[in-house]
Amino acid sequence: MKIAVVGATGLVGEVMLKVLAERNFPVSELIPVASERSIGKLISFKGNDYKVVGMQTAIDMKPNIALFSAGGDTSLLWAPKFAEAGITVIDNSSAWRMDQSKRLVVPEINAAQLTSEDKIIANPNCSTIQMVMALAPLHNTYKIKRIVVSTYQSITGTGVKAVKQLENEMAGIKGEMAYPYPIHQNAIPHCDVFEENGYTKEEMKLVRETQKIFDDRTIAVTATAVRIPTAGGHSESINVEFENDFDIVEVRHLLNESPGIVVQDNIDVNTYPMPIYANGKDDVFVGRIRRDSSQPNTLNLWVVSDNLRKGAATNTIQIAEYLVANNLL
Ligand code: A2P
Ligand code: 11C
Repeated sequence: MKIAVVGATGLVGEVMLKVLAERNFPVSELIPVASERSIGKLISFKGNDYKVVGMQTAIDMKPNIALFSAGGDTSLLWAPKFAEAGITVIDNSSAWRMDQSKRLVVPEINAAQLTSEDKIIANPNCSTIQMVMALAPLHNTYKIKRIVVSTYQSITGTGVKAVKQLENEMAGIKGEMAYPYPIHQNAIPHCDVFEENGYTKEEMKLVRETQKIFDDRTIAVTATAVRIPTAGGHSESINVEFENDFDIVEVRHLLNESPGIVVQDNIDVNTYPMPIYANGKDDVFVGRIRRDSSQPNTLNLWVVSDNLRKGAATNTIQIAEYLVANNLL
């Protein structure tokens, strides 16, 4: 497979290269792609160096798959051009997720929808992926009615600029700001831009993408997304109400049996998910599993995952693996 990584110099792009190598994805030729300012830069992959090329050059090199993580505007402009040239695009930005003609895929949940006609495939937002991963096995059994989620999101979700802001603040250096406020020793209840309804775009992604992935617009979701100065992963407090009652032992069993989920839940020895454990791993970690005693059929969970891995690069590459395994290119 000839694989283009669009945004190869970015935080997610770098993890994509790492994950492609770790999972031994069949890459015959790597095409690293970035903005004009990075053309010619060397990117190393599995012991070889590859020169970064621009977008049109990448199309002319005719990769089989292009993994995009270069921002929404780049995807809106370029993904259709790649697709027209017969290249399958798996896009990590928010550009195509809610487009009715595009699939929004978490392989463990809905990869079976994919066909060879899908030339632009959307990867969900990181905070959505880890939430639906934890909820899918429970939804299948008890049917979700309503979700109340609060997120505690890593600065890596914002990209290189935010990582630099935190480093500068910790070193006492004045520099460019990715956020409207300092992030060191702070919590900012503002991820992505505000929409007219008073919610942020990040919060509304949790609503809309969840309904699309579960193919059920009746699921009620309300979210508060908060940026905190961590780097290893996003954390989420999830309160979920089901149509049907559940048994807590069965909940644990369902989660334990689900591929991609690791239950970390033993309060006797202070075992629960945290970004310091999730960092660098592909799984979604679930803990603090307990019944909400304030209303029927309702469960509380604490869910942590590395937002650059399962939340972005790993999920994208799992989609590519599914396409290859099922001859869908
Ligand atoms: P570059 O390094 O040349 O700016 P992050 O989200 O971590 O900041 O990374 C964004 C990624 O998207 C980088 O690889 C960046 O390349 C790439 N990128 C940004 N704008 C464009 C563009 N207009 N065309 C192609 N790649 C882009
Ligand atoms: C964050 N979830 O942590 C974002 C990053 O829609 O793909 C990814 C934004 C997106 O800020």
